[in-house]
Amino acid sequence: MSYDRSQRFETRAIHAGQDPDPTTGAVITPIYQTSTFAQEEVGKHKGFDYSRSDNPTRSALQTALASLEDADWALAYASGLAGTQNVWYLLAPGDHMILSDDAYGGTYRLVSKVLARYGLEYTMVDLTDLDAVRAAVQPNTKMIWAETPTNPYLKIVDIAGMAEIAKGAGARLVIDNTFASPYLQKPLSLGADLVLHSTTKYLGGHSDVVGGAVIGNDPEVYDTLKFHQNAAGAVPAPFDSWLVLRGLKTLSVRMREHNRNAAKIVELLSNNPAVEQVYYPGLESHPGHEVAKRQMLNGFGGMVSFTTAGGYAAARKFVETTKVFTLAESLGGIESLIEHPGEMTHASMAGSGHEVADNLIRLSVGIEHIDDLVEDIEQALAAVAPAKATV
Ligand code: P1T
Repeated sequence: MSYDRSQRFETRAIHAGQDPDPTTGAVITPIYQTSTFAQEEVGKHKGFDYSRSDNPTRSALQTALASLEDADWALAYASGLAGTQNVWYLLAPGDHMILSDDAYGGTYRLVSKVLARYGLEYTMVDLTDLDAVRAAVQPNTKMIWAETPTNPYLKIVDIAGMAEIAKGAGARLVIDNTFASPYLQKPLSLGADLVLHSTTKYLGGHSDVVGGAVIGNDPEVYDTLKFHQNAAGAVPAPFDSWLVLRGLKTLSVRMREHNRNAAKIVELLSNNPAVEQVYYPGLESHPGHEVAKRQMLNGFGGMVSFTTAGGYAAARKFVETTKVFTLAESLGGIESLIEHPGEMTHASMAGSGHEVADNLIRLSVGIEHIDDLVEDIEQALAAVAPAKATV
């Protein structure tokens, strides 16, 4: 997976792993829509034999992904959760994992409803509290799993601080970098062992593909993950790989717009009586702001959460009132999305003791014209405005 390390991020996103096609000169990486590859003699082929094992379009994507995280290797998956599951295959029954008390509901569902049945132990901790993390370490702790910013409360985890704890414990630190994207944050450079992405989000960027990636530097971990992936088969299709590859090319441009539009929306929400609290790491009042400034190098991203002053009823009304912000799960696309985590993305947190508030709303601020986004939020705020006190 070699790429030109002297090139900058924006150039790598367009060129790493994406040289013109050697057989035709095609400037854009072709979609190698084939399940199998001809062999001249048994075992003698041009580097590819079967598309579960590898495929040239996926290979190009993996090199590009590795380059964006300044890493030695990347593996692409059929979804973010397929990548997550593959990483958890590094653990054995009886091993213990520490994960955030605030995490994507599907990640929690996978550990609590699937892997726990195979003897994986886990503790959920507020990962912004490094002392609490130290206290949660057990002799059998082999992994710390952290999103930052977290989904949906946008808590900021100190990656370097967490890496130190993981190292002391003899555990691997995995950072789910989905919300930040490598344009904003490079966890491996701060001491993380592995990075996980749902490429469905900012990397794909257009809400037209589901995919995942695991990225790292340790060659032995690569061999183990690659073996498990080939054995189990959670690979992305050539066309899906191509869609993510195409998305990557504009990542930096999109992220700058997401940053800009989100900051404006945060400003609007912060000064409105219909809003109880805004969660955004770019706010100086956010408890993780200083850490975020240190580790998020190019802005604070496009994800914004807030609670409504009018409770659940206001939150439900709000998410069903916006017009430009589409009511839908997922995030990180060019279009603005709005959702109610308690009943949507985080419904599977029910019974965990870490349910999200029922008046919480999550926005994925897209790259439409900011005036249209502002007008849309303003009209939804007006619809849930608290009644004026009558004298
Ligand atoms: O959906 P999938 O590609 O399998 O990715 C799972 C995943 C992993 N990590 C984070 C931080 C995520 O947010 C997700 C998926 N999240 C949503 C679908 C959502 O709306 O929050």
